[in-house]
Amino acid sequence: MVETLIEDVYARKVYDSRGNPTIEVEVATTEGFGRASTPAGASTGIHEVVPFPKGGIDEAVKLVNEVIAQRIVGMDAADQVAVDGLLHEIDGTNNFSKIGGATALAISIAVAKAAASSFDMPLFQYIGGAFATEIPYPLGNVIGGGKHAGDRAPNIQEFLIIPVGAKSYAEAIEVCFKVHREAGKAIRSIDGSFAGGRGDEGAWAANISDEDALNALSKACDKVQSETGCKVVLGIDMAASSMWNSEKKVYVLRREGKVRSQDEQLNYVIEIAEKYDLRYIEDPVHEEDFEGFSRLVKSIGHKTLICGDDLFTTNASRIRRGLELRAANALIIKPNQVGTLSDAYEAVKTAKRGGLMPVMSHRSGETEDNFISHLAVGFRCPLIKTGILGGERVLKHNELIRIEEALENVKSMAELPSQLTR
Ligand code: 2PG
Ligand code: MG
Repeated sequence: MVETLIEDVYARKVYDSRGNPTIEVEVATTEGFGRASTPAGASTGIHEVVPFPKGGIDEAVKLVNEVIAQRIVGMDAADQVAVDGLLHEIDGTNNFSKIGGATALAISIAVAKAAASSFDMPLFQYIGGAFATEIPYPLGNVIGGGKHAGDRAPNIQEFLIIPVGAKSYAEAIEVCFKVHREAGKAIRSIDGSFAGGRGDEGAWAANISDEDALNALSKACDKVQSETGCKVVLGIDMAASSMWNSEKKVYVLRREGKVRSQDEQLNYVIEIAEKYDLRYIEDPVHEEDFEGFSRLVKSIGHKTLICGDDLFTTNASRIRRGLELRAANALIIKPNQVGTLSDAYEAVKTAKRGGLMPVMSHRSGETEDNFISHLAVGFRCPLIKTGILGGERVLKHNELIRIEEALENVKSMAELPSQLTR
């Protein structure tokens, strides 16, 4: 315990990729150091923990430096469960509304990093042990819409690809970048006035319809697939909660000024899954519609992953409900939706026991932190969703290239479910 004894905890205000303030925490042990910062979403789920206390980021920083730090100093950084438990105790609510989930997560991750560094180990190995040797595939975001791009962009939030034929992360991400480049050309051929704008995660933000975006994506994938010989499959994040009008009970198609009923939405999802051979669909319906999710799993779940993000918000009890109702076959893991590393692990464990595939994920407002690259390997998630371009995205890809290099002869690519490999 001597080397992992926590000696100092310090918080400051820093900025995320959208220029919004967020919290960064540093933890020093006798022999180690960890620094972590929390990302933020734009299309947030209503069941996520509250990111900051009432007084906002400044109060969060003050709380850490004046109250929480002294409670954590003296603890063992290697006892993650005890530290995370104490954060819950200090907060005393069930949604981190007193200290803020962003505050809790920055402390929690910084503690894990400090422990790993005290043992002179990379974070993924500290978390996952000697057999954490599987490399995830990237879920690359090629074209963006919804809340991540302007009003004239597609309604669907993310048009995604998975290079399932890649033999390494390095190859996989290169294929993603090639598809992104080709998709840019395909968009230009649809809209001659396209000026090359990009959304929050580096995906193209263009004035085109959902169907045009799907066509551009398919075309780009076909081209890159035949050039590289690497099989690439398609997916989307519908982020349907952002389209949902709960009073009128309709999905609003902002771009076209039209609406879809709940049945129409389900039929639309089934139709495009078939037409574009979509292998992955995230949040196809809104966050309270467990039943709609179940209906989709029943009808297309054998050939398409139906992934819950806002539906589950990385929350183990919502995941258990989803398992009972067979509402999904995959789920998004966003540690800041739930507030601590232990809670995120609980979500991964619950999901895996029930046969749901976990997808480690970033947020649209990211920081310079690479912890999700390590968590994807440490928690053995077959996919990682971390956008495409921009320094804050590329650094996560680059860290995975380093991790796979460090694992050299022992690594293998993660095993993918049949929906992706068929
Ligand atoms: C999502 C995420 C990340 P946000 O919906 O999956 O792409 O977006 O962080 O805005 O919730
Ligand atoms: Mg999502």
